[in-house]
Amino acid sequence: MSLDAFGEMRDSNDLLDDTPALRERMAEDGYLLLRDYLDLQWVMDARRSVLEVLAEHEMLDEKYPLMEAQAAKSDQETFRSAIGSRAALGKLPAVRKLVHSGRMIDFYTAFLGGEVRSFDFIWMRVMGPGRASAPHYDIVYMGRGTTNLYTSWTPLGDAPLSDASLMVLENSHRLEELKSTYGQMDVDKKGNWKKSGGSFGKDPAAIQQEFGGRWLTTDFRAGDLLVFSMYTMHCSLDNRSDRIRLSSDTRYQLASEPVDERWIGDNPIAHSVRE
Ligand SMILES: O=C(O)CCC(=O)C(=O)O
Repeated sequence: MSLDAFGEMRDSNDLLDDTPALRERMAEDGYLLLRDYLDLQWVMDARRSVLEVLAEHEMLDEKYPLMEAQAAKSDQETFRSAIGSRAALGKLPAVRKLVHSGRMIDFYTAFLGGEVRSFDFIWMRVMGPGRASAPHYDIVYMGRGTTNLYTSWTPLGDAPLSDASLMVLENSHRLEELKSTYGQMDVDKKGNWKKSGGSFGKDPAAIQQEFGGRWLTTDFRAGDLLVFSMYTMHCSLDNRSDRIRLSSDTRYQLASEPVDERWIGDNPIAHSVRE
């Protein structure tokens, strides 16, 4: 976390009414942080509905109010088998409303400049104490359609640095050699899943030393939206709190462009067909 390796994201709220400037900022930074952009009530409704499912599966410490998401002392494997699959959490109506309508779609309609299509699959993250996400480009998981595709990372509640906040590696969207090597991988082909599960590595500090740039993050608050490109390297800090960090990540593109067939329909095939 030294100053040359770690820093604060900048927000782009001042550009919200200027779509060309937002596109330039995305080209420059590889991400857009929009503070307090989403409807807070919708975010909290989504949080509550996910937490109700987690509570039913005894993943929360009942001594605390539901909305605090205090983790029960179970391990993550219990968590995983309890909820079965995160696809089920992504089907909750309050979650779908938040990520597939309203301000989210308004943003992309302006930013992409046309009718928007989102992937039907919603990635829900239930990040318990001690957990973290490993560094990766999203393109390796969803690169069979257009690359003019963006990720929304949406904290369903506050997600400060202590609670596994998301980080992006500065200038990683401009690492042309990495984009033409690791960035060409398809996790569902050639046994790639077995080799790495799609991650570029497991050690954010080593990756920062290899490529330079700083890992950028912030104390995310409920209502914030982080948008980033398919070639923006990202991961999370470790969750050093006793809470579960909840977030969703979802994808958006122009409806007129080719779509990766793994992530569409009522029951997307996801990574079930692997070579
Ligand atoms: O929420 C996380 O920790 C990981 C999210 C992620 O990998 C993504 O948004 O693509």
